[in-house]
Amino acid sequence: MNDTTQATPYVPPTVWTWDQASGGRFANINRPIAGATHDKDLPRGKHPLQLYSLGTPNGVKVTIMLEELLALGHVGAEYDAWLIRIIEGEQFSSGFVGANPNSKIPALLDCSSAEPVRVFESGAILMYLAEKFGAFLPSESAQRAECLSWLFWQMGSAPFLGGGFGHFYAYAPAKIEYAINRFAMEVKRQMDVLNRRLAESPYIAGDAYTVADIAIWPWYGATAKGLTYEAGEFLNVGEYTHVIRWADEIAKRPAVQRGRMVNRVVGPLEQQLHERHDAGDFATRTQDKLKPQTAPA
Ligand SMILES: N[C@@H](CCC(=O)N[C@@H](CS)C(=O)NCC(=O)O)C(=O)O
Repeated sequence: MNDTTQATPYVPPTVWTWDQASGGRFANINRPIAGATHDKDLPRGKHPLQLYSLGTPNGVKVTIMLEELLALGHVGAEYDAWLIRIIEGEQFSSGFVGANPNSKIPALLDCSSAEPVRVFESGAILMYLAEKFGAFLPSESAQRAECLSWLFWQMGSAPFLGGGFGHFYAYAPAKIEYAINRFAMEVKRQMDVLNRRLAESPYIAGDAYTVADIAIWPWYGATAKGLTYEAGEFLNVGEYTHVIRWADEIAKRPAVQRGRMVNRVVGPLEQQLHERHDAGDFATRTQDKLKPQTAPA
C-alpha cells in the first residue's frame, strides 16, 4: 500500500496494479473491475416501479421525486423501494448488475409494460420519471433547457463534493492538504454558483420547483445546512444565505420529508423506513415501530 504519510514521496509505477486495499472508508467494496461478484436475483414487489437504492443523497433524489409524483396524484408512480446495503457489497449481485452495470445505487425498473425498462444514474431516473408523468420538467423549450442544464450541472458537480472533498476531508486514511485544498476550493465555488442563482430566482430553474431542485437539494442543500462531512464550519457555509433559504423551504415539503426516510439506515429510528412497499409504511414500518418491544419493568 502507498502510505500517504511516508517521508519519501510516492513515485507511480509504470503500470498500476491492485495489490492492496487503499485503507479508506470504502476500501472493502472498491474494486478496479466491474461485473457481478455473486449470483442473486433482485426481489420484485407488486407496484409498477421497483427501486433498488439506499438513503444517500443520490438515492434520496429518486424517493423524493416518487413521493412528489404521488402527492400530485400520479398513482402510476406507486413503488416498492428495496434496500441495497452497499457497504455489504449488495450492488455487486447479478440481479443488481442487470439493473445497473455500473453497480451503484439508485437503480429503477419500470415494470408497467410487458418488457421491464431499466434506468440507472439518478439524473436519468429523474428525467425518465419527469417525462413519463409530465411533471417537474417544463415543456416550454427555454425553461426546459434551463432546468436540464441545472440537472446535468448537478450530475457533473456532485462528484467533486462527494468523491473529491468528502472523500479527502472525511474518509481518506490521511489528511492530505493539497487534496483538501483543491476540493474545498471547488466546493466553495459551486456553492457560490448556486447562491448567486438563488439570489435571482426562487428555485434553481426559475419560478417553479423542478427536477433540478430535487437533484441538487440532497447534496448542496445538506451542505449549506452543515450536514455533509461535518464540514459546515470548515466551509463557512453560513455565507450562502440564498442556498440556506431555498434548502429550508424545500425541507418543509411533506413529499421531501417522506422521501428522505425511504431506504435510510442512519439517524433517528423514526426517520428510517428501510423498505417502502405502501404509502401507509411511513406510519407503521419505521425502525422505531419495528423494534422488538421490551417488557415493562
Ligand atoms: N452518478 C451516480 C452516482 C451513484 C453513486 O455514487 N452511488 C453510490 C452511493 S451514493 C454507490 O452506490 N456506491 C457503491 C459503490 O461505489 O460500490 C448517480 O447519480 O446515480
